[in-house]
Amino acid sequence: MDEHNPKRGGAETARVDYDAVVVGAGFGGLYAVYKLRELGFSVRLFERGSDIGGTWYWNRYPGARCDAPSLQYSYEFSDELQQEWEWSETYASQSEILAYLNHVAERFELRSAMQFETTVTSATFDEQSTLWRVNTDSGDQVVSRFCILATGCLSTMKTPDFPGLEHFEGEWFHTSNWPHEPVDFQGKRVGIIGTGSTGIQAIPVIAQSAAHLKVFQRTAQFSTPARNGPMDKAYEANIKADYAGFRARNYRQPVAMDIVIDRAAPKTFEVSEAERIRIYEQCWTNGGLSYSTAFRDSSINRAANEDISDFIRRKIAEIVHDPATASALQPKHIYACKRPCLDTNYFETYNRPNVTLVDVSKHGVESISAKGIIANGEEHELDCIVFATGFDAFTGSLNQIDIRGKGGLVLSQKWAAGPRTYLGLCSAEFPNLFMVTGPGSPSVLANMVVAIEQHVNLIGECLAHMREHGYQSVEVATEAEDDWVEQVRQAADRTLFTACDNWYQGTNIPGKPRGFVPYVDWPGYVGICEAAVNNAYRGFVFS
Ligand code: N01
Repeated sequence: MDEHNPKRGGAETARVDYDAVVVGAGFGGLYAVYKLRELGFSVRLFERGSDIGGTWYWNRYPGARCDAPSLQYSYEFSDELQQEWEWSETYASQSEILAYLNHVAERFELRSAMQFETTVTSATFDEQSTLWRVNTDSGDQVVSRFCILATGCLSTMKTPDFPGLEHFEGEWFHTSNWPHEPVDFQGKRVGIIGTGSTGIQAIPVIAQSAAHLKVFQRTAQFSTPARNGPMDKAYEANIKADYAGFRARNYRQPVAMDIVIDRAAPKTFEVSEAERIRIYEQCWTNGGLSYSTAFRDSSINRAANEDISDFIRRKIAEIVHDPATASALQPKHIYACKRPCLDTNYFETYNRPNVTLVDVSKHGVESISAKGIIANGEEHELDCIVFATGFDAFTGSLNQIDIRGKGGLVLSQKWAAGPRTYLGLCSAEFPNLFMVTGPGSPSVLANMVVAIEQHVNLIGECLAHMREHGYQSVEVATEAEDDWVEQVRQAADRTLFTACDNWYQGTNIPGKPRGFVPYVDWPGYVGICEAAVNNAYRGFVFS
């Protein structure tokens, strides 16, 4: 297919290279290429990595795997694809997800649209021609009608900024920029900073080979067993017998997965303590994210959530032999206010003789010396340091691109006090610019692949609608955006997410304005999008 499209744009003399430029070759970018081509649009994709995969390309640290079930964390746009692909485990490893994405790229011949090792540095809207001029660090200057940012919610790492790191004589790694070659911890003294989802996955695996592993923990986290294992073939066959039905049922659930809140189920304190414990034990045995639906009010009622939190704290105390370590591992916040973690033998790992917890909750990591990490006034000598310190979420990657809309308005400046979008898809004053799972959409609060497909489908349909009606540009009305920003805030205020600091609110990045970014309520969001489209694209302005 000849992707290049040297046709004339809206203005008489304007050159147009492609209908759309897509930024990022993760789940979102791959599907955007597929969808736009299917609709007959020409497309060019730029990716800063040397290959496809997005977050699954970069996060190849030991233990990296998805904690959404594989049969759900996968595309549904092609029934042939979902029928033929076989996942080996309930929760897929990073390498298997990357193999799947490579299969998708080959199967649908997506690579010809892609240019790797190319970072988009700027995108400028030309008001006269209604075209985007996109520049890259490889010197490309591409003109397109639409710009689609599939840059990911968790794709800019929180750079380790510990004083003295430059003097460290050992090796250091960030989990989100992990080497492609295996890292050998055999016989080494390793330190790890960070006990979020990433650290909790990496710690048990690194502990198996390191001579000694020291975990520097600033905030204890809740984690419950994933219960990962080989794919149950009978279960898989059952799902595949009616994959479309399975997907359709999940689509309407709170997080677009088969985690169902039973509206007829009792509330937490409507049953006896013994019954509550029986149900919590069942959740522990079943694994996965089942605590959020243990009772009808588990995720929304603070006392109910405190009950779950106490149960998990007791579990930690039962598992971890050393009482001081167990106590330090018990989180102080409530379960529902941070992204829940799933693990395989996380708390059990602290019973190993080669693992030590260093509680840095009082003063943090003070600095890094030539020989190791200084914390609590003590130097811990290390051969390697692993930073599992998280991400500048949602806006990190968008703000790295110099994006200029009408009147030269710079997106990162418009968003200085926090991102402003309509439906997480578009931002006022930036016509013909779309974000895939952008700030203000459910994104990380839903099954990401489902959220990506929903957004790309909306974008594709909007572009086809414009072609049909001869529209040159689409942008969002400022009032629609103002209203949506307020709705995002109000939806978050109805939850327990704002009860503590977390990356959903940007509090993990010094200087970032505090504000809850994703829209809580996936099914409600889907309904709002459908209603907007059915009401002549309410909130959007075509010209
Ligand atoms: O990042 P995090 P993550 N000194 O921000 C600590 C997704 N994910 O990469 O809490 C000392 O959660 C920080 O401490 P504190 C998932 O959505 C998905 O682990 O700020 N410590 C915290 O312990 C997840 O929620 C999968 O006090 C410092 C840790 O680093 C999201 O990614 C797998 C520090 C950062 O935790 C982010 O998870 C993995 C400092 N200066 C991740 N700075 C799937 O399975 C930071 N920390 C799909």
